[in-house]
Amino acid sequence: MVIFESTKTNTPIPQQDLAPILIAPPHTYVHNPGSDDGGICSNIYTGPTSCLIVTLLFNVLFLRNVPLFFLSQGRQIETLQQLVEVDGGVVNEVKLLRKESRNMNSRVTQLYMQLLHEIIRKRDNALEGSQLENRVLNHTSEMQQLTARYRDLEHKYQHLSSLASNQSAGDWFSFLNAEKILNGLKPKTKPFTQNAYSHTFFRRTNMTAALTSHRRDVLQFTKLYLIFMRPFKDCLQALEEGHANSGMYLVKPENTNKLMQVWCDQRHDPGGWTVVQRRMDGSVNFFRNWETYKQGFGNIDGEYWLGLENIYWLTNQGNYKLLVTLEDWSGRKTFAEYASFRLEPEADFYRLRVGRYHGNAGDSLTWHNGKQFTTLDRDHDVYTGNCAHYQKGGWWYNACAHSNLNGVWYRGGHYRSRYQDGVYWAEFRGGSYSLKKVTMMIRPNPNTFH
Ligand SMILES: [Ca+2]
Repeated sequence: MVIFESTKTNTPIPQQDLAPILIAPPHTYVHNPGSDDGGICSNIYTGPTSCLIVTLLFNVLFLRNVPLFFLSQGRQIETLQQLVEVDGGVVNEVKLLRKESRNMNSRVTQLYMQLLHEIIRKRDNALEGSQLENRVLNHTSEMQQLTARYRDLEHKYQHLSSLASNQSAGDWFSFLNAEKILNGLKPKTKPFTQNAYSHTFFRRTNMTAALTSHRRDVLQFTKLYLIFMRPFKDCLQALEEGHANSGMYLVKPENTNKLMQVWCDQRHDPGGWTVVQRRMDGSVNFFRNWETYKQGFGNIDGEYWLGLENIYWLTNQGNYKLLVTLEDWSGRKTFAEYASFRLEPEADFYRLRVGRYHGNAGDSLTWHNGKQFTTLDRDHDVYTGNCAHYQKGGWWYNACAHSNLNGVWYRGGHYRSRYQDGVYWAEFRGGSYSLKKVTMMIRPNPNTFH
């Protein structure tokens, strides 16, 4: 049984393609091969012959339309295929568009996140900038305070300097006063802001330390300044004016403009000793010429020779006594004191004048009394040769020496040498024993007249 029905499809069919289908009988034709009539005319046709004719007619008409029908179907299929192809393209395009859309969304999201981060970063930067501004303001304030303090310090220092140089007024003040003033300059630190950052505190601490260091420098410099700007006639005067510390002082003997640096020994009883010669470690060569012995040499805080000219001026401004302290390598200490001590001027080659001996070292200088000074290049001794060549120093050589305190500093005491050229004091340890420490110092002795 074959059934033809016109059916609806989702795809619209062109009108011309519908014509063959509409030619098909508007009823259901049932052909039954087993019956004589060759079929059943179930419609308006009733007679067997007429039914057959009608049936054939319909069959012929129907068969004539079959090719058209299939042609129509083929066209529809092609159309459908085209549509499917078109649809496929569209689908692909849609897929691509969707994919692109997704990519775009992703990109937009990414850009949005970037924008957000940018905004957050800028807000943080603005905050940080504000914090930095605050810090800069704090530091500026701090610097202003420090500058003000520093100016105050400088002002007070200038005041101190002017006082120090104002000697004519006689308004001299001691180290104690100076230190009191300088102690008043101690920086008065106070917190400058409640919002100070930790590193600011560190910086302030550093600055305070720097200021303290500066103050210390000022103090030390002022001490030196006071020492050197106020020359004393000798170390006793310095002691009497309150300078009880041993150290370097500036001395200017009376009746001369000659300034000299000396070491004042304020501790050796009773203090006020002006050191004119010192040996202690062999750090200075004492085998020098006349000019050097005249001017002086060495280190004021170590081994040195004050200089014949300086000693001349010092010992001729009053009555001075000489103290010679001696120490051997076993630590034994002795002394030799001379009630008076002075030198004649250079014209007399600094002839030695010493008074009465007193001490426990033995007298090794009186034999040199009244002798001129001799160096390797100026022979004023009474020996046929030059004693300085043999004794390797400068001294008031006779022919030649009971004492040779400017000789060669040998370590250990007893020394081996062709000549007696060590630092010796014959009455103490003999001429072949070089002493470890030797000092010659002078002090006014008002009870002695020369
Ligand atoms: Ca000679």
